Amino acid sequence: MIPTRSRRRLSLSLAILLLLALPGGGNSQTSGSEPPYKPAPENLEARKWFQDAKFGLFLHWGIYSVPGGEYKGQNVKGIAEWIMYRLKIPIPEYEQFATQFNPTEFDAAEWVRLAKQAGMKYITITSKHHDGFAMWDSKVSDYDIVDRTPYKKDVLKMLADECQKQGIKLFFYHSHLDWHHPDYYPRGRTGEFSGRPESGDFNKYLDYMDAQLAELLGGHYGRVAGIWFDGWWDQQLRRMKDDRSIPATQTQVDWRLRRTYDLIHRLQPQALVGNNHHVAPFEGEDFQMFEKDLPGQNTAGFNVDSKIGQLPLEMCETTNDSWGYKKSDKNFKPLKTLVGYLVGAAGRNANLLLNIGPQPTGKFPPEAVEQLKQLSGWTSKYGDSIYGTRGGPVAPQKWGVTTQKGNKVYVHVLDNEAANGEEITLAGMAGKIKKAKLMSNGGDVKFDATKNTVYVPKSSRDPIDTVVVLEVTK
Ligand code: FHN
Repeated sequence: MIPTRSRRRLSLSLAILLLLALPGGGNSQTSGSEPPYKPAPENLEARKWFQDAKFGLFLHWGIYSVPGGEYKGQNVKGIAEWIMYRLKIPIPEYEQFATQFNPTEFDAAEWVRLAKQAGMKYITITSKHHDGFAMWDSKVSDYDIVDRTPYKKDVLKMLADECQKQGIKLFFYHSHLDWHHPDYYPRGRTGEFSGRPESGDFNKYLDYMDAQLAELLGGHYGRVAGIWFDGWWDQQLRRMKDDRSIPATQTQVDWRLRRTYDLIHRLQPQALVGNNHHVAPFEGEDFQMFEKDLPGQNTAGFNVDSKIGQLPLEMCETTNDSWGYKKSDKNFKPLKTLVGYLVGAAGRNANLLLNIGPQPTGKFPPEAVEQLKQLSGWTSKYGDSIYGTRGGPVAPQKWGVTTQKGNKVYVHVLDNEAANGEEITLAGMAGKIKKAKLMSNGGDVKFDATKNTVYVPKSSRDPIDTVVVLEVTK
């Protein structure tokens, strides 16, 4: 399945294996027997940057964008990057999408420019999704963009160079789960139709995954802001056996998480490790993410077992319904919804990672470009109420949230129905209001400092988000 490569490729693989054998690369388990993780100073600095950054662009791009959710007259139900699994496409057939992947219109400079204009401070792109296809020139596999596609170029390298040039950080989304690798065995909850062999050595698979991560973090792609893992849940015992008496953290394999995390931190101490496992953070992780829900909520069903930990938080959402490009998905969300995600996350002390599924041509869908433009208008005007803030002094309310920076509190009225009257009382705020102004035009807002109440008349309400800036006593 992983054909032998040239001698050059083999010697590079050997170099990577040697690197993995360095101290700290032992076969550590996830049992908690390892010493506690102590983040390096660069890592703590990066966490602070991350919390200040607030807004990132998520990109799901791979060979699944070629069919775009449609194959042989069938349509994928739900998310299109799952086409291999959902339409039961066996490996040799799925591999054909690589031969059709030729994104000649890809322009890394334009992607970065669009993200920056929208107010995004980092990009997180799929280096490998569950289909196992590497979007860079991997040395330990030829199942990658350079070796298998007519395009033959390393898009991650092109994007990494451009991010560096335009001063924006780059994370890689990397799937633990792999529907293509023969050693991903025992298999988990998904991928059973791909035709992988009925045996395999899971540790060999993990060596391969670590070797690929070492490629991404070895320096060729510059300073990597972090690794965003996904797919751990494929081996989650409770979900496999449908038995709630099994602890949510138990998996049928040892994922060797700590060993992988230590490898990442050894190669690039500042790189932030996050894992979309939907449970409380494990040792060695640097941030915690929530899928399709604000921290503390569970409307999408992913966060049954997740608990908010002490780490910086992020929530990820889609601009339409699918993560990967889906031709038929025209359900692009309005600005109000997108701002609601961003502000709702900030008010809960979290970042928003907002997804786009680029087309196989290399272009973003035009509707997504329009969304980015609209976001650009909002963030350029109201950015100060988001960037560098932390969740405000008032817990999230039906009407909206608060954010805070120093002695400034930003009151975000998101739901005008819930904030029915003019009066908004900031219950629980320790400081007292000294000044209150509308952020849109700097106009005075009436307030009562004894009750910490602001009066926001209907006439000054913004249908998207009415932001009132308060100066408060310490
Ligand atoms: O299965 C994936 C899905 O394709 C997508 O990558 C999202 C992004 O958060 N996460 C997974 C499901 O938890």
